[in-house]
Amino acid sequence: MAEGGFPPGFLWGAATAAYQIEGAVDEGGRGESIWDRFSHTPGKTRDGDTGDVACDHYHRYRDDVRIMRELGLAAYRFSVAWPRIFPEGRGRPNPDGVAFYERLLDELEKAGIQPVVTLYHWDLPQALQDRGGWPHRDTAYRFADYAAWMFERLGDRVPYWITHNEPFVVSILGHVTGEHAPGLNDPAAGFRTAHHLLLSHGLAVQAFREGGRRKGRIGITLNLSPVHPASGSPEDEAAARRVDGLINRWFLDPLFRGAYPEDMVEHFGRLIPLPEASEDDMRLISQDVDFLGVNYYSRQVVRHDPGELFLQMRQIDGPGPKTEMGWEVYPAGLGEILRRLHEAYTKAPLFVTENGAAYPDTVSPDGAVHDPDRIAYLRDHLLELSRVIAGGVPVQGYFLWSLMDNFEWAHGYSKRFGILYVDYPTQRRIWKDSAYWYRRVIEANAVVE
Ligand code: GBH
Repeated sequence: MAEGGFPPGFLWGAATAAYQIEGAVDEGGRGESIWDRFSHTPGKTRDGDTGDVACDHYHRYRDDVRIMRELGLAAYRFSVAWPRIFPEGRGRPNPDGVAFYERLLDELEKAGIQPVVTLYHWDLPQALQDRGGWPHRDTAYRFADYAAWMFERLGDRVPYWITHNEPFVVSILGHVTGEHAPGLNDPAAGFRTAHHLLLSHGLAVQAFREGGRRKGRIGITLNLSPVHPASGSPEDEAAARRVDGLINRWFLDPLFRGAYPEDMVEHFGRLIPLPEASEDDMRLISQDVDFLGVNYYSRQVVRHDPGELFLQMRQIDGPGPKTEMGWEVYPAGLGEILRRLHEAYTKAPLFVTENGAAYPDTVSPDGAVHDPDRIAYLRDHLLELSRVIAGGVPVQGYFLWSLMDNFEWAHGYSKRFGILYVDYPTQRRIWKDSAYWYRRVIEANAVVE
């Protein structure tokens, strides 16, 4: 394979998530989610932004799929809003809710685009939050019921299922730092959440395998980052191991080795009560998946800091350029993570389920959106990916984050990750230069200038 080339059949895609693009939060019988509640709570999101309208994709999905086809996408990763399917999180399913996703699948099918469906991208039904949310074990069983219902209903049409998106972010940003819904500051709840998310993943995989007649494949998506010490000092190296132990190993080890990492159990166990992890739970969690999804944006550089209670560390800026999120551009980290996964954790196929960058895009007087920084970011990460694959790591697809600008969680609409620019007042989608560029990459099956 030539430099910058990709294997035949490589799955080129783009990704979105329900709450970030759909809008129509009161339509089609949808129930309230924790992100509706959180974003409508004063002070939680930038400028009080909410997902009430977002990109209005709920009404514009046909046009959006047409653009996907024009881009030449082979696959589209989206998420299902659980409260559209079960407005109360459990009980009776809402027929109008699933009908929306059936219409979307119809359009994708006509366009020849493979759907990759994430079941949980952070929008828990508020009714389940009211009963204790993810820190409460029962929520794992409710997720499994929802997942099983989706497999039953759409199993014939969906080739790839992803149970969860980024359980680290749900656990830590949602329950420990409180930057995300439900906005808790309760470390013990964060670790119960992590365990119940993993358990619910295991239960869903079990439901998927039952009967052994499913056509599709099932996996999970983790946000993974290499963690590097600020210096060669033993203190900084230990700090880096701890951060790695939380972001990466706390999720990888249970999934692929059937146990939480011992050094971290000891570390956190001194600070807070950790949930009981029975052998039965760990067996469920570590069932084989068909693939692992990796969301990669940046690395972490950390320094020992005894004043910080939780991990005794402080994050410092790496030397590279930063995106508008303040995240260092560090393409080598993508290769580092993927090689490590293949060597130390799993021989299963890997997918990059998110990778991309926010930059302060504007529409020029000529009507175009020139985003050379984003093209450079994507190009350098794809060049790294093509080298990783050439080196024998089985990465089967790449999903750019994101298809279009959208509701960037606590940052609201202030951060634009799309290759399509969304003019929110008119909802017009404008192709950024990166969209034209990505179309050429897909067409060439190789990184192009
Ligand atoms: C993803 O989250 C989400 O899946 C997606 O919905 C979101 O829009 C997109 O990325 C862009 O943000 O916070 O210092 O640990 C990414 C979440 C961001 C978590 C980077 C880890 C590392 C920097 N990740 N973060 S830090």
